[in-house]
Amino acid sequence: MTASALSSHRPARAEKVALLSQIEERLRWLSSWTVHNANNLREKRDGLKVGGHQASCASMTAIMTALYFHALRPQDKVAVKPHAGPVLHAIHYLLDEQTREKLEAFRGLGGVQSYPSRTKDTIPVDFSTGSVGLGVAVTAFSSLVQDYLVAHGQLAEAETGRMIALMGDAELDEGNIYECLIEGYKHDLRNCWWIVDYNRQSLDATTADRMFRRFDDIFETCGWRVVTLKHGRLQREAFKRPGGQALADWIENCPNADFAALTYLGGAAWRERLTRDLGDTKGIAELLAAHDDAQLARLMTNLGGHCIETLLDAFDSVTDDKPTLFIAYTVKGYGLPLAGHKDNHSGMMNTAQIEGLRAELGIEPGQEWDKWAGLGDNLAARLEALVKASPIAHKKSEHRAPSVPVPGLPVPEGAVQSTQAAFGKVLYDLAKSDEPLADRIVTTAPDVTQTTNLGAFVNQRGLFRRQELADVFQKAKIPSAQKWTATTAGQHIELGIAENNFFLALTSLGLAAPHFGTRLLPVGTVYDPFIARGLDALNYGCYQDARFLLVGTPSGITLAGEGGAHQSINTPLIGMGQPGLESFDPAFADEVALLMGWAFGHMQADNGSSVYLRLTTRQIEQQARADDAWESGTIAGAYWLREPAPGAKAAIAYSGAVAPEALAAWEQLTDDIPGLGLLAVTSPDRLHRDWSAARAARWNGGARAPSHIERLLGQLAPDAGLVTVLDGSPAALSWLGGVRGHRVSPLGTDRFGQTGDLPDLYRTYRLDAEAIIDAMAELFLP
Ligand SMILES: Cc1ncc(C[n+]2csc(CCOP(=O)(O)OP(=O)(O)O)c2C)c(N)n1
Ligand SMILES: [Mg+2]
Repeated sequence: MTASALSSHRPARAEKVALLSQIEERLRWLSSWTVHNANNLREKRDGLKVGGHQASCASMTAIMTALYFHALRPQDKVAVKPHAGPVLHAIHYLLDEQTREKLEAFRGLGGVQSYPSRTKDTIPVDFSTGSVGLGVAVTAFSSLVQDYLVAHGQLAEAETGRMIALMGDAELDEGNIYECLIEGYKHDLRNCWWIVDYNRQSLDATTADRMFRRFDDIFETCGWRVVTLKHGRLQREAFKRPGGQALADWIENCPNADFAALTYLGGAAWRERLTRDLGDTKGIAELLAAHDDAQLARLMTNLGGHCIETLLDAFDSVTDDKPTLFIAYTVKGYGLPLAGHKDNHSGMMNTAQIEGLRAELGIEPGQEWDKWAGLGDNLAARLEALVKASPIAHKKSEHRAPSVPVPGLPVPEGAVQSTQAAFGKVLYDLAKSDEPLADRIVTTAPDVTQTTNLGAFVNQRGLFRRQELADVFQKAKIPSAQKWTATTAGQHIELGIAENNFFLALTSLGLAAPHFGTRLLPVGTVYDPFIARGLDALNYGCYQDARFLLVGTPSGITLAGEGGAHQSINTPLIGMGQPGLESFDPAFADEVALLMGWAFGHMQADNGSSVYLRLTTRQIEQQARADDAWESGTIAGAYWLREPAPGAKAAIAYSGAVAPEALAAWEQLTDDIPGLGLLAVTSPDRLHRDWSAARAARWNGGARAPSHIERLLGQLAPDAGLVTVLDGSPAALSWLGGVRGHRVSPLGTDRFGQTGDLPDLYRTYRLDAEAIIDAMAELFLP
């Protein structure tokens, strides 16, 4: 039969299993060889270990074969266990979507990434992974986003897919998984599969036996189905023979470490141990005699996660949308000489061992990269046909969602306002409008909706729930400012207090455009200090270029009465240090409105990013604007609130909530220091990035144009002094002194805050006008 005839003729189950077993071997080989090549064959220039995880890959090759070449549908999305990245690339190599050159450059510049990356790899990667646990939980939130889009008529039910995590068993130790289980239950999670590579080994060790069965309880309590794939077909058949039940019981009770060690030692060790433990049991001697050492090793390691047939049956058995946990028992390093060794996480086959594997698989030297080497033309053609006919071979490339127009956002009225209230009003005005933008905004908060001024938006646009929920208080006519009716049309996703969930929800919402072809504009609010709680999840979202607007509020010791546990100090540095996130610390309501409009555009731009606004509840007097010159500076990161005279000897630079203190100090000093400037720094982050980029331009082939901050500070005298001040780490602004070599006296908070009113706190922490004046005086001391 020709390949084309075969592709239109589905092989019978047994034949398919046989072919998939061949593919599993290829994936095991290619992933091992990719790691081997990078570490042992490619030229080394730095003496560093390249790395890679052959054992972690081999643990999953059967699972991934059964999933990718059988169960996976084009609309499904997968997060792959980070250290199984080479298997994913090998799959795409078989699909002709990955090149040999990229595989050869694994972990080299421009080559295949160490861990699957949406932005850096050239194969389709649905979710980046790397920080264990996050890639698992994100699938649940993407399923929620999918349901949101269905409920809002932006995705047809028929186009919904499963969100699948291929996870290592040590990922079950990450707390963020359980936070997500709880949130998932509340939101009626569906269409989510988590497939555990249950090799009972982590990086350091074999995992605790005590957890056995506990996972079933935990997941079932949270509404999941648990499918355990403990044994492969060979084992199940052996269990039916005389003595088989004793063997099954023995495996059931075997400690993880013993099982792993025996796996490593191989057939003779299994025989000795089983003879010792079960030799007297009827049928065991015959069972052992019926297997030579290699066959016995094969039988004992024939766990569910390595048996293609068992995997196909398990995947096929789930036809509904109930969230499902597959616990697939595996051996770490299966089919490799590393199998079962407790140190195999980063262990690698030596040259003799990889040569042995090559010979075992019938691959000639020099043919290591040939897809179907050593299999014969006929078998190769059948495998090629199967691969090409698999549903994922027809997966469409990711969507390019049309962008949503951003209208001008009016400035909230009020002579005295806080940035947080202004943010709430801008959103509220949008909520009342019929702007298309308003329909695409999705808000979310980890139980701080009211206290971060999202309430008005939520009252207007409603809470989102797949199952509608009445507002009991409203029905009972109990007066309340909050209308909490939850409907399928709602636009606020209420989350419990779990900042990891919050950032993963923002990540999934922020990937709606490439994932589902519909752009959502997620806006999330969180108390500024608690950004730190979800920092890795924030980084995870930024790493894969998810687009969202993060609002950290209230912030700083300006939160006064809430005390040191709630006052954020280092978030300006987080904002500056986080790639993929443009951070702002505005002071005035018009800046907030302008920046929100800019953010909604930037979140949709090809080379855009997520945006972070650090806000406060402090109400301050607003500025009358003579013109709109402040606008471009606000976006670029700074503008002169009080223009310095050319060659002025000093300037005050401030960010955010302390604007009134900076203004007051300026008023008091301006007579003594003629032409004193007052610089409003709306984004230390953008200023610094622009400055670095301008300095690097020459090396990147561009011309050396001065950066925005160089131009601004160039208006001062070369020997001018700068006082910088913000309600946060002084390091966020002290670098301004380095731009033109100005002397600088930085003010800010670098100790934990405490309770107090603003005058007391600003005096204690040296943020008041007097401190600014003192700092200025110090600059001019001889
Ligand atoms: C948050 C985080 N902490 C630590 C690591 C380092 N690390 C990488 S893999 C791993 C353990 C993996 O064990 P498991 O999930 O069981 O995968 P296996 O290799 O056994 O399949 C660790 C600790 C990481 N990648 N992410
Ligand atoms: Mg493991």
